[in-house]
Amino acid sequence: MEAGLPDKALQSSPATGIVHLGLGAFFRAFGCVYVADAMAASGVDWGIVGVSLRSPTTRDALRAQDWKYTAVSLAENNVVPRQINVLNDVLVAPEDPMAVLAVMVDPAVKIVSLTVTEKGYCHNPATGTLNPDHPDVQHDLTHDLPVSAIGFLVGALQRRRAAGIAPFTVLSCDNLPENGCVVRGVVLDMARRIDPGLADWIAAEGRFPCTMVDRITPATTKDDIARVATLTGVKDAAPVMHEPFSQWAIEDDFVGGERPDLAAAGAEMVADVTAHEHMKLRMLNGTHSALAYTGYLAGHETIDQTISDPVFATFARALWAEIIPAVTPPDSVILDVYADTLFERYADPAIQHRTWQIAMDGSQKLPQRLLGTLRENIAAGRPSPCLYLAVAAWMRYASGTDESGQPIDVRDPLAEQLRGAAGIDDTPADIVAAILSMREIFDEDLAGQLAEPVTQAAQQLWTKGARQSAQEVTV
Ligand code: CS2
Repeated sequence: MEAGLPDKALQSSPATGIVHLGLGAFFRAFGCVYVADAMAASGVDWGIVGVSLRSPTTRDALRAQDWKYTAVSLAENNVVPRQINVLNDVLVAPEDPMAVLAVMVDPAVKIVSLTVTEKGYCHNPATGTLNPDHPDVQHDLTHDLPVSAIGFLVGALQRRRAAGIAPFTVLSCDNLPENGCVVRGVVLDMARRIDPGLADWIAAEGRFPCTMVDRITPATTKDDIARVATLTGVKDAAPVMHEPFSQWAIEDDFVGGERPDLAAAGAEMVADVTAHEHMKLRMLNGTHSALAYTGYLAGHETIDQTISDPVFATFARALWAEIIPAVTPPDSVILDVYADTLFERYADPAIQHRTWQIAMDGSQKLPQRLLGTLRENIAAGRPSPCLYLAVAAWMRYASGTDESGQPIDVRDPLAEQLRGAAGIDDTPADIVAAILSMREIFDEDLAGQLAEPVTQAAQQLWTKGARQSAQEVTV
């Protein structure tokens, strides 16, 4: 077929089987592509209704093109656009929460998947349990129409139970350790506060498989939109750009076994995804965050720019050397080879992945990306100077001023507290102490263990800057 968005008459919409909460670029570049491939392989419809929990932007752009869009695979010498036709509708939750609940209650819907980012789980990042003081949780516990993803899950499951409809499978696709267990925990906790019988029913009948998702998806820019128009000859207001690589490991535990044939689309259906998850969160996301904070402070805009700087190339290798001993690989994976592949993926200049984008929401990301590894390294007596520097770099970044004294646009649900940790006359040691006392992120034990090494790293970072510190730490 000629490149471009196909004529509606040529491709009718597939019947809906999935509702996806949090329809951002990542899921459109990842889950939607797998589902499209699974449908093509099996001939069975698993159309998706997307839900935006906040803004109408994606809906407005996609509606004008009948929910179809271009996913562009980017590689240095191989840019491949592809039309994706799996979305049947996009709803904007704040505009009409009842319409969202209605589609989630539809018996034809077997799966509700989520990419709502770490903060969308309304949990406490240090413990992984529901934060009952979260304003959205407070709202959802006292109102009929929810605002949070967790509230929508509970509200829809409650209505399904009342109508005698089996629950849907909840499929978390966010970068959280044991993401299925986390979402199960927060859903059950909220449900129990509403109706213990509902919680018991969800616990018995519901399914929450854990998944490991992996595809680097830089935010689409205006230039990308123009580039896609040139490439395909068709205007697409909401294309998504992604690396060629992708990996999806999923625990094969769905209500009634009902799911698309994702294995036919290349997903790994496994009994236990823990090993995949730990490897990916610690080795990919851990180094991504470490390079994002240090690279940003050193003046690098993107990950490929950061890693093409020899200091940070060495720093990345040294980070993996510290992380690998704290990772048990999935069967048949050699972690050094996995690290080499990550290096190549980061270095690809076709992927303009901004350090600022990855730096977002550090308070929600650090525990699973860096702190778990540090905790285990400390217990085993393994030195981790690069990881300490990464934590110190996050603190410097989050305290809101860069190395030339310019303000940083820090996006984080705890941005205010983090910025407040850095008073005008505060020393790096004061800032480290203030941030380590934030119990949402660090438990008391870990805070005590990190105090000295992170303070040392911070002192070096504040005096010598990120680039020199990264160089010295690897000598
Ligand atoms: C990144 C991830 O923005 C971030 O925090 O580390 O989005 C990363 O690109 C994906 O997890 C790759 O699969």
